[in-house]
Amino acid sequence: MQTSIRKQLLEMFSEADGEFISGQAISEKLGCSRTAVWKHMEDLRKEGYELEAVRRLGYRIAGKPEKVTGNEIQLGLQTEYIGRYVHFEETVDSTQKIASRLVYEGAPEGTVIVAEEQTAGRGRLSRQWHSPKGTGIWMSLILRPAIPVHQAPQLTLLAAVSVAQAIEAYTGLSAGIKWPNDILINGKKAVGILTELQADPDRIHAVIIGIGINVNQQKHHFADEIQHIATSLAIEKGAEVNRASLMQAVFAQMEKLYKEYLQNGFGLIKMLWESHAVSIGKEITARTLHQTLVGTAKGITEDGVLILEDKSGNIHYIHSADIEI
Ligand code: BT5
Repeated sequence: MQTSIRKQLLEMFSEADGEFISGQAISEKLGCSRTAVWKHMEDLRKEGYELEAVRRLGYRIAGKPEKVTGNEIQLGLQTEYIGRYVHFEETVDSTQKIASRLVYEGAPEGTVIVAEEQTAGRGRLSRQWHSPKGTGIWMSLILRPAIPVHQAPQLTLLAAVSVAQAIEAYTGLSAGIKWPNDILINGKKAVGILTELQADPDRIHAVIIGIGINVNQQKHHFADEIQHIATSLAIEKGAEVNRASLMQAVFAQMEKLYKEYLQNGFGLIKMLWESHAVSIGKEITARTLHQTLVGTAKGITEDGVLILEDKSGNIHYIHSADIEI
């Protein structure tokens, strides 16, 4: 099917928001015969869309294919700017790399880069992020907030809260956040978040938030070295999860919180973050680049920095570390 016709059709269905559209209305809009409309519907079916056709009512989309291309993400998307422009690729080394190129090229706020597979997905400190084909959500999101550079880590926490809330609402699972960027389900890591900045000392050009969500992996998809620490939504829920719909839920939640954040500051995000935190009040070990600290996690500061109280009652402010609970 021509991409322009498919796009027009999907836009019509998106506007109809799950309601039926008559064959007549479609043929008028696309300027083609009823028979041609029927053929286009068959093409959509072949692409994996679940279409319902009812006499006198017309057509309705009851389910989307399990893909994360721009079309699937845009159909039913309820945001103003996050996810409105999607750059999709089947295979990339890392979506973060593409995002930073697009930032230079002037990509607008809310641009999303997503791939079915990453061959060199990365975590913090150049660690590896396993991103097998067609199983997860491997995406980078471009934001351009007018905030001081030192507040950028707050956006990692904002992203973590948005993803945790979206997962809970969409799957019914309970999601905990381990400072600063891991989302755990039943104690295992299902999501990793990596925030990178393009900034001058006094001005942010863009924040690139990389989000990796293990969605439909089964145990055998995980490499041996992470099998005991990693999980997926499908494993925990016992059923596959539609990735494009979950992305839409993440975007909606994130846009809501981001607007609130830009208007009213970090207060609400901090509260929501603490309500999901699994490490606060617990004995933790924090490994930073220079030292290992053991103590009680007391909470986070207004800037999203972790507060740790050691055995002697000294308070440490931790900007970056790996945490063991
Ligand atoms: C993170 O780093 O958790 C951030 C991961 C961000 C990935 C996204 S995917 C889209 C975007 N493009 C990229 O290239 N990256 C971002 P960190 O806290 O450093 O955790 C990395 C560690 O998590 C690894 O050393 C492994 O132990 C573990 N790990 C690797 N892959 C995993 C997976 N798929 N699920 C759970 N744990 C994993």
